[in-house]
Amino acid sequence: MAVSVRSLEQALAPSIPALAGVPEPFRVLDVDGYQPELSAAELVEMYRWMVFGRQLDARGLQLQRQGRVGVWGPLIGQEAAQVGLGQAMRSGDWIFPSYREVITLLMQGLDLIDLFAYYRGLYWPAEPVTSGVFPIQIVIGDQSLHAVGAGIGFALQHQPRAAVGVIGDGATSQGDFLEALNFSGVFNAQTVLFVQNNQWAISMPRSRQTASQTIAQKGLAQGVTGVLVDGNDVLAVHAVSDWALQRARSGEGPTLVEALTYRIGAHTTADDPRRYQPPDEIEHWRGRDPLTRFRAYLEGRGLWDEDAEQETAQAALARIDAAVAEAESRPTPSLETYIEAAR
Ligand SMILES: Cc1ncc(C[n+]2csc(CCOP(=O)(O)OP(=O)(O)O)c2C)c(N)n1
Ligand SMILES: [Mg+2]
Repeated sequence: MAVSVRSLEQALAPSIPALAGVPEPFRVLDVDGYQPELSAAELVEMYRWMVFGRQLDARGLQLQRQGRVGVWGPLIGQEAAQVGLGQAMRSGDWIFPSYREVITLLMQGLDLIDLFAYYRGLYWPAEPVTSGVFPIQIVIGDQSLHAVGAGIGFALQHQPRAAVGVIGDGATSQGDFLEALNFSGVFNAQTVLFVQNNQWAISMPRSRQTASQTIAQKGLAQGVTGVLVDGNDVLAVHAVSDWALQRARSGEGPTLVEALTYRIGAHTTADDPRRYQPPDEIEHWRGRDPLTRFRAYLEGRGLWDEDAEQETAQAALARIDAAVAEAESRPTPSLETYIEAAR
């Protein structure tokens, strides 16, 4: 009788779930293929938000150095991830953010004066249920649970809305995130978990946070669709976010989006990244600047020029400075109001 001899590896192979091949980031800019369904006015609006975000970031840093805001979390380099998501969100959607994606919050309707009041340590605007913008979460990863809870609520009530949780790459190593991801699959939450993978969690590089080849793959084992997108390509981020949000609103399932980007600046103004972040890595990613890439696209289509750039930057600074002045004139709330708010 012929006996087939197989090694243990060969015999075991059908019983080991295949590791999906490493996904390629989805791109729209600089590649032939999918063309976005966005009007010229929408494209220009998105770029204006990116310029606004860059100006806001520069001013935020200065204000912290002058002692006029307590701390600042730089967002330079991550504008495409934030604007692509913001442009895809609708009023009625809810966002549960970390401290990094303030452009998205402003696009969703957060008042700029309120943002500066928050950074001055005064208050977070009331009524997140009306605005859809929930308070900035400092406890890493917690907001994943809040976003999934809200998404389960929307599903139970058959509401055509989506709840978005925005987290960093480091947050995806936290139990809260992994539990939220699992629940999103079990309960078919109307949620998008949007990861801004800026490749650093303070001084901890992405390679030391997880052995998973990509963060998008973390959805696989939970039965949640994961998508990897070039986070410095605003058109790609918009397309993926729009797709994921529509799936969520119509109850087709949650999505885990990994937007691959890079933290050009410090973690916060309390950090000195020169002690751990390789300068050549920063230079490499400066060469992939999301504003430069999108501007080249717009100029190629005759939608943008240097005059428009200057005008937009100046208008942004004027709006920011007016909001700062207004926030600085607001009185510090009495101690009792904090206790009242906590009740
Ligand atoms: C539960 C918890 N642990 C630790 C911290 C301290 N901490 C603040 S930010 C941060 C890194 C977060 O990195 P990531 O999730 O990648 O977000 P990024 O800051 O890069 O946007 C840590 C560890 C915290 N705020 N909460
Ligand atoms: Mg990070």
